[in-house]
Amino acid sequence: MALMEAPERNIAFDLVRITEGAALASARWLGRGDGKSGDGAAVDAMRLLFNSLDIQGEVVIGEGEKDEAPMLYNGEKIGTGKGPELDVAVDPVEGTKLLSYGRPNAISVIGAAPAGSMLRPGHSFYMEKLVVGAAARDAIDLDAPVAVNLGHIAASLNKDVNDLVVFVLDKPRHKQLIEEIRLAGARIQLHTDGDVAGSLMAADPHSDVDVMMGIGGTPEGVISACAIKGMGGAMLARLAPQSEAEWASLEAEDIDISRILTLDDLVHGDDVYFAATGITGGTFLSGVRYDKTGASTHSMLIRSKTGTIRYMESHHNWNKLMQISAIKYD
Ligand code: VTB
Repeated sequence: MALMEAPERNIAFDLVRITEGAALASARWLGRGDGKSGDGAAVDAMRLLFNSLDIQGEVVIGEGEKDEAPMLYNGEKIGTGKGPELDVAVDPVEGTKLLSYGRPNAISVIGAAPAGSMLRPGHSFYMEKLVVGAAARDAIDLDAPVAVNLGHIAASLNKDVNDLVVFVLDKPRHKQLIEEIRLAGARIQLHTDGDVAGSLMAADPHSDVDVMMGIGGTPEGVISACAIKGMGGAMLARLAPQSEAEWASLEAEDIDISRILTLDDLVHGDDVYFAATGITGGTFLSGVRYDKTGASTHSMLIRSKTGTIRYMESHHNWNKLMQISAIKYD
């Protein structure tokens, strides 16, 4: 088929170079019990690599407020200042504890979308999330009991509830949720951290996970939404403040806490880009592997306008490398 018009730039290709760099830098800290240094290395690499990217970017989801985060802080301008105006959401290491202990599914992630299209979490730290793949997109309802959701999801996947696998973060706040899932008869994968990876698995029809349920980070929710848009899955969310202080600041800002947020509320429109690279090996993406000549990375990149999902294996050759925060990177 002939192309009717020249294809547009796919920024996900540029973003993946940056997540690769962050993963290469941070994977040196795998299992060393020092997630902070691993995160620092990833931030340094990511920040440096953004300098060469032709965008007018603003960090909408970053490492926190400027005072606490010297780089990739919320509001920071990134890119060369030429090219499209974009909201950028970064998590140089999503799952620093996973990295610190060498547990699966620590990933480096970036989402990007036209300026003004991403939800800005503000003082919201936690949200309730329900994520499924495309086949179950009409089956979910954040107000319905767990058993009802699982029943509808199973029906749309042509499965029995007993066949389902639900990804849940292993946190005390999920005690009741876990009981309800077990009572309904579904199976559970409990993970200590990393609900972006969990959301990706739920949205991916080829993974073992059918659903992601529970309360995780609000910034992580927006980043996940950037990927799910292109994967064709569905996500519903609702702010779920976990402390008095979080409640108070949302109330002071007059934010409607009860509102159910759709994918479009989390990131608006269809011009959304996402890239992720595995740091520690997981079921979803392999981790960074070093060898004598360099290192290999495994990434995924998504462009929502076309729904194209690419997996990329890269080998980075030590001989042609430059130095980034004590690691070598091409
Ligand atoms: C959540 C989740 C993240 O940390 O933010 C979680 O979205 C924090 O939860 O994926 P707790 O404060 O209860 O530990 C992650 O698991 C890792 O950043």
